[in-house]
Amino acid sequence: MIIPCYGRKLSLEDWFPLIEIILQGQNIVLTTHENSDGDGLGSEVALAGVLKALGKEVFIVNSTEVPPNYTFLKQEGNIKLFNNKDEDAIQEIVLADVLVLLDANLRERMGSLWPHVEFARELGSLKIACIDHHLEPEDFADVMVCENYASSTGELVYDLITALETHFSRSLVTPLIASALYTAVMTDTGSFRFPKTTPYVYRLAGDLVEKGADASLIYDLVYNSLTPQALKLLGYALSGITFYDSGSISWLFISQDMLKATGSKLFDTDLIVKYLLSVPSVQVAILMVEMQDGRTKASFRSRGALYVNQLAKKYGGGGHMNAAGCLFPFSSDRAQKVLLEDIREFLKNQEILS
Ligand SMILES: [Mn+2]
Repeated sequence: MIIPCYGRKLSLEDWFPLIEIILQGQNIVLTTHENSDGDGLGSEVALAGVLKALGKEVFIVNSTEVPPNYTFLKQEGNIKLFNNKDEDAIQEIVLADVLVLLDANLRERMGSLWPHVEFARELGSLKIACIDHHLEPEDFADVMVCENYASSTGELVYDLITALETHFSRSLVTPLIASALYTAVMTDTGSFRFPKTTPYVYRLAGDLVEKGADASLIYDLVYNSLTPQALKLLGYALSGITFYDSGSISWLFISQDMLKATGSKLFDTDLIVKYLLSVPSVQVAILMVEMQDGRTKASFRSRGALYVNQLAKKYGGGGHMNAAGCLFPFSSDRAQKVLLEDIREFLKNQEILS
């Protein structure tokens, strides 16, 4: 069931169905999407802290590793890496009463976790809740708060925690929880620059700083955390940027060979995509990364009202209006051919290209 809110800010009452499910549970598992980011991880750690304070047994179980620049959250939140051989993590899912998916609204975004969640659900007692801000949620959970107006899942979790504080008439935000939420909101707003950074988001950030989040330390931990290898990859990769159609499309491909030559890792490619849109003429930017198994990971960025999530959706992906992604089950050569035509068609439809 998706809680409808029609784009308005959620009221306290809107949170009640989700709060009811969470409070009925005793063993709660929190998870986020594969290749987790600051928003997913910060939201998990913050919610875990609050639920523990309310006397719940809480486990964070993710299907992929925490990137090195977020390990400060990992230490605080005791985040476990799920893999199919980890009997402990499987056991926690099977024994849980409630699973909360954060920062994703599709089953498959849970990665290798999902079959076990489905199994636990078929056993009977597991309830699933979802809190997210991406477009087009899949109606698969018992209760879903999926609000696309929100800058970040962290903003929604902040509101949920505020609702819980009202419900229990006590304050729940410790400096640790404030730091986790601040990380979530800061990373998903591009350090408070993206269009969804409303006056409310700035006030929320101020409140979190007041409650103990160290804004400059968190910025430093998250962003000034490049390895020399990642910086080399940035230089190496950017020199290969290509512009199409009078500079309205920018394109960059990163191969496994480039990762090997610079000694960098797949997640090091995340920092590169933002540069592709830094030329004013570019309307759509695409970063393609060759995966180890031969598949191609594509990230899209766009300017203005260009819904690149629609492009991503066509290939089984999704995301936001201006930031989306998908995974092609074939090589980058083929992916590039297919996609370039599609993007031109897409821009024609949007009357960007004639
Ligand atoms: Mn997010």
